[in-house]
Amino acid sequence: MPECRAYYSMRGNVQAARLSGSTSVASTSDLGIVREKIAAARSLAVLTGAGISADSGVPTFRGTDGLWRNFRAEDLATPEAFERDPRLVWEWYNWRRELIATKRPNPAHAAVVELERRCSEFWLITQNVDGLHRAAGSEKLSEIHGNIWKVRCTACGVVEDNHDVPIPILPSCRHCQGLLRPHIVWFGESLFASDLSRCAAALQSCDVLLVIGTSGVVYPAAGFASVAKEAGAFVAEINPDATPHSETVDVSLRGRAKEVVPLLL
Ligand code: BV8
Ligand code: ZN
Repeated sequence: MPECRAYYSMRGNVQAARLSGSTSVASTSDLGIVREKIAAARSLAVLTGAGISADSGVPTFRGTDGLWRNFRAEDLATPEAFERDPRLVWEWYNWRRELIATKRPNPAHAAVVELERRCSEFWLITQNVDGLHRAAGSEKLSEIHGNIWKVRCTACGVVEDNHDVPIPILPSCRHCQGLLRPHIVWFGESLFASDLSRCAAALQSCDVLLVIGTSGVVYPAAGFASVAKEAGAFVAEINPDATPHSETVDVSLRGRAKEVVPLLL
C-alpha cells in the first residue's frame, strides 16, 4: 500500500491522516479532540511501551522481531533464568545493548519532551529499558522496569551506570567482585516502591493520560490507564493496532507513534 503522510494545510488544520503501514486512520476529529484536551490540561501524564521505540528500530516484545534465539522475554527476564544460567541472560542483554546503542530517539520521543516542556504538571511513565526517553531529553520520568544501561551488584547491591558495549559476559562488581545483574525489574519481581507511588500520584491527578505503543498485557503497568480513567482523566491511546486498552480509553488513535504523537503538539 503506498505510504501516505499527514498533509498539513494550515497549522492546526490537520486533514485525515492516513498513516503508513496501518490501514486504519487517525481521524481529524479524534486528533483534534485529543489536541484540545492536551492544550487545556493542567496536568498531563504519558505511559509508553516498546511501540514508541519501534520507529527507532528497537524490536518490540510481541512483534515478529521480539524473539531472541526463540526465547520470549518472559523466559529470560526472570530471577529464575538468571539463577539457572546467568551467562545466557547476560548474552541476551548484551545483544540488546549492542542493538540499542546504535538507535536514536525518534520524533515521538521528541514530542513527549515538548509536552513535558509545555505542561507544568507532567509525568512520563515508561516500561522501556532502552533509555531513549532520557536520550531525547525527558527529565520528569519513571523508568518503572529499569534501564539497560544500569547494573546492580547481586552481593553488595550497589547500582551503577555501565555503557560497556560489549559488556563482559559475567560482569563483576568493582567494589566487591560480586556478580552484576542488569538493574532491571524482571517478571516475578516487584516494581520499586518509589516509582509506584510517584506513578500513582501522576495517574490520580492527571487531566489527560496518553497511552503510547503498549500492548497492555504486563501488570501492573497494564492497569494504569484504568487507574487514571477512574480518577476522571481523559485517556487517549496511540497504537497502530487495537489493544485491551482500546475498550476503556476515550479515543484510540490508530497509527505509528512517530507520525501521530507530533500531530498532538
Ligand atoms: C509484579 C523489563 C509483583 C525486562 C519487563 C496480574 C495478572 C496477570 C499477571 C500478573 C499480574 N500481576 C503480576 C503478574 C505477573 C507479571 C505479568 O504481568 N505477566 C504478564 C506476561 C501476564 N508481572 C510481573 O511479574 C511484574 N511484577 O507484578 O511483581 C508480583 C509478582 C508476581 C505475582 C504477582 C505480583 C513485573 C513486570 C515487569 C517485567 N519486566 N521489562 C526487560 O525488558 O528485559 S516487562 C516488558 O514487557 C516491557 O517492559 C513491557 O512492560 C512489556 C512489553 O509490553 P510493551 O512494552 O507494550 O511491548 P509489546 O511488544 O508487548 O507491545 C508493543 C505495542 O506497540 C503493541 O501494541 C504494538 O501494536 C505497538 N506498536 C508497534 N509499533 C508501533 C506501536 N505503537 C506505536 N508506534 C509504532 N510504530
Ligand atoms: Zn558489589
